Amino acid sequence: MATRCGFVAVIGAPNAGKSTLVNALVGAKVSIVTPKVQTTRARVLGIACKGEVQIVYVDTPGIFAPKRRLERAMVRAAWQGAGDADVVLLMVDVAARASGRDEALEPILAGLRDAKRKAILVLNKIDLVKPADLLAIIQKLNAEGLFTDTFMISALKGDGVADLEKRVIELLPAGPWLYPEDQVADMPLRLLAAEVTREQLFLQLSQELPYSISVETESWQERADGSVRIEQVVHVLRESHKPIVLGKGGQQIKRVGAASRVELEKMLERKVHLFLFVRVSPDWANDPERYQAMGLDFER
Ligand SMILES: Nc1nc2c(ncn2[C@@H]2O[C@H](COP(=O)(O)OP(=O)(O)OP(=O)(O)O)[C@@H](O)[C@H]2O)c(=O)[nH]1
Ligand SMILES: [Mg+2]
Repeated sequence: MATRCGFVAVIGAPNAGKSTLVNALVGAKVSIVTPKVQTTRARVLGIACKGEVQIVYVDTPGIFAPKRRLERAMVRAAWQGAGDADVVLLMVDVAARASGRDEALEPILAGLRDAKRKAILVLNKIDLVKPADLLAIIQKLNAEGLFTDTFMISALKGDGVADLEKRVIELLPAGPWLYPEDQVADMPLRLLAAEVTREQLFLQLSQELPYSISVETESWQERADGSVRIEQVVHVLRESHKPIVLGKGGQQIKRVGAASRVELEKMLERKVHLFLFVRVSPDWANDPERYQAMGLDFER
């Protein structure tokens, strides 16, 4: 069989729905999703096979004007994802665009222009806007001359996703598959498990606090009864953050742990014993080892 294989990067502003789309295309949860911006912090691969084609989707952190070191590393990772890909999907949240909350998009269009990079325009969240608004958005964006195709989808509901997939497949080059057929992710399990807990922290903690948190799997023990014992550290930047993450009588961290354990048991298809420890690590956001563990380059 003449196989084909290639990389498809999904880029866009924070919260556009990139991770939701990659999970939908892969048919499994490979990347965490929350209503908060800047959920994805590094490139995350999701792998799908259709007939003779293997598609390696590259979910990327949202692109925005970065200020801190972690943010700069995230945005660099996103552009690198686009640079290395056979196909680039630029995802736009049409609800944000229709209401003028899309300041992040202009610099991304400029980035594509500078890189002389053609992309497929993917208008997402069409379930949230009126058709007339959609038409105006399409006309304006297509005037840029940057896009080879335009698709309108709802990554959340699945509308239009199959058509997009069909087009993407047509564009991939001949070549051997890079991963075994049954593999959907390439993230090490320890990191994936840390991401699942971080997702719960993003969902359950309010406002800015999740941005100063990093989760690390410190120990992973397979047990004779088939279960797994996982110990994770939740790094916070300040002493004052610790009581908030713990909650009164430890209730908050217990809720996070309980929800994360349910997700992990689904993913790993076995019983999980999860232990979370909150640690004040004032310098985690400047620690090269933390970056390496997250799959990010550290800028000296
Ligand atoms: N209504 C609606 N919501 C969507 C759709 N796609 C994604 N969302 C929601 O948008 C929010 C952000 O989704 P993500 O997939 O995390 O977005 P992202 O682009 O990966 O975000 P970052 O990783 O922060 O850059 C979540 O609450 C999703 O449920 C859609 O088609 N319709
Ligand atoms: Mg994401």
